[in-house]
Amino acid sequence: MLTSPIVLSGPVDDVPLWQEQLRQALPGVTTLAWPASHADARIAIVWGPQQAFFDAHPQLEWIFNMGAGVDALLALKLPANARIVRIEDGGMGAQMAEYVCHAAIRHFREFDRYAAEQQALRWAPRRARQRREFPIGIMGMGVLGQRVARALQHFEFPLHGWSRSAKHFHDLRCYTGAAELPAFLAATRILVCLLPLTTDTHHLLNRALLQQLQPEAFVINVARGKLIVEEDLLALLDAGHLAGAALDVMEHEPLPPDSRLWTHPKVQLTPHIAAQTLIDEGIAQILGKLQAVLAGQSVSGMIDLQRGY
Ligand code: NDP
Ligand code: OXD
Repeated sequence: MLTSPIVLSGPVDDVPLWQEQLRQALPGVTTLAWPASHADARIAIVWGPQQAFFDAHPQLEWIFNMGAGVDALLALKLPANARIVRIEDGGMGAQMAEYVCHAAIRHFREFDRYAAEQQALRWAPRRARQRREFPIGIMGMGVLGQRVARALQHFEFPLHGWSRSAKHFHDLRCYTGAAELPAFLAATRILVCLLPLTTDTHHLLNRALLQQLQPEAFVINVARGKLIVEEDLLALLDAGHLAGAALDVMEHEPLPPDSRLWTHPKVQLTPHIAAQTLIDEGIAQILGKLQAVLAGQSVSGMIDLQRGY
């Protein structure tokens, strides 16, 4: 039985929609949208809250994250007894699969080159490339990494995955931990980054790591900008070791106007839209998990503060 009010903090355009759907699903439960607050609230639903939100709610026991990544949340000082539960997929899996398949195929099939030929009124067919020469490596084989792998399997590229703990999938070779990272990189020509941002993964994709990819590699980062050292990426693009990059996330968002990434001819940018939580699915998932935790049951998607994800 839910007796605590639910406090919300999130994007101004979205919070009223979340609040309205929560009201319908939980009639009689008070919901408050920040900066309205309730010092005794035990339950919060948030995306990108300020420190002041947590300072105003010291009794929180359950913090439900409206998205998948919790790096911004963990950078704050959270109420001592709060446990964090994140969205798993929540409508993002299919979007992420679309984004990554599109970026990988656009590169493999040279569609940017054909777009330029069209601009020049040139009819210039090229020989088909061999997909076996474009093995794809997915860093981060969690909820979204696995969904992306499933989608990519349809196109028959050689596929590899890398994660912290050992995994076994049909048709996909998985590498585990730091010891197997060099072999994973050496086997990869199109790199897909779907790692969470943690102290272990911050700036992991630096010059030394990116140089271990196959020559003329292509980098797709749909996770967090701070996983990549942008200057190292730009240097390797300029040097020709990397053929290109599709970036949905940046070290600083919005991307500063003077960043070279905006105009680099080998870089395709999008403004952190690769996958967005769908409100209906997000609410249904959070309510299911809320009911379970209130009944004393365990739920998936609980954040391990030691691991940072
Ligand atoms: P999960 O937690 O389900 O998966 C994370 C994966 O990364 C796991 O396979 C995990 O390994 C692996 N991993 C974590 N740390 C390490 C490490 N140090 N070394 C090797 N592998 C590691 O997350 P999701 O798949 O749900 O989401 C991934 C990220 O995508 C989110 O954290 C978020 O930052 C980003 N994202 C971006 C969006 C966008 O629009 N651009 C939208 C949604 C998410 P193991 O399986 O062993 O635990
Ligand atoms: C997320 C995101 O982590 O949208 O959910 O980036």
